[in-house]
Amino acid sequence: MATTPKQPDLTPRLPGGGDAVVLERRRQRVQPPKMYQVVLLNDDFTPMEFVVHVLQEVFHKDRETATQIMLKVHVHGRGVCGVYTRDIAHTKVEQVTQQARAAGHPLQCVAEPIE
Ligand code: TYC
Repeated sequence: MATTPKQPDLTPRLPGGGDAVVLERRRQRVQPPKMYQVVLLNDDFTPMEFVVHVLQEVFHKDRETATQIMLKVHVHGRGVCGVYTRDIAHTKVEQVTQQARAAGHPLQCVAEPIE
C-alpha cells in the first residue's frame, strides 16, 4: 500500500521540547511627551540684573546667554528661556514667580505648549 509522502514539520521548536512562541512586531505605542516653552515677559519695573540672575539660577544659563535672553525680552517684549516637559516647565514658572514676588518685582513668566 502506497504511503503519502510526509510534509516536513516546520513548527519552530524550543530546546526543551515545547512549541516556540513567535512574537509579532507591534507598532511603537509610546509617544514623545508634549513639550512646553517657558517664556519671560517684559515689564517696566523688574531690574535687568534681577532677570539675568533668575535666568542663571532657574534656567542654568551662563551669564552671557542670560544677558542676551534678558535683552531680547526687554526689546521684543518676550523671550523663550527653555523648553521642558509639562511639570518641569510649570515648576520653573513657579520658581521665577516666587523669586520675583519675594523680591517685590512684577516679573511675569508663562509656560506655553508647543506644536
Ligand atoms: N524692561 C526691564 C527694565 O528696563 C528689564 C526687564 C527685562 C524686565 C526682561 C523683565 O522679563 C524682563 N528694567
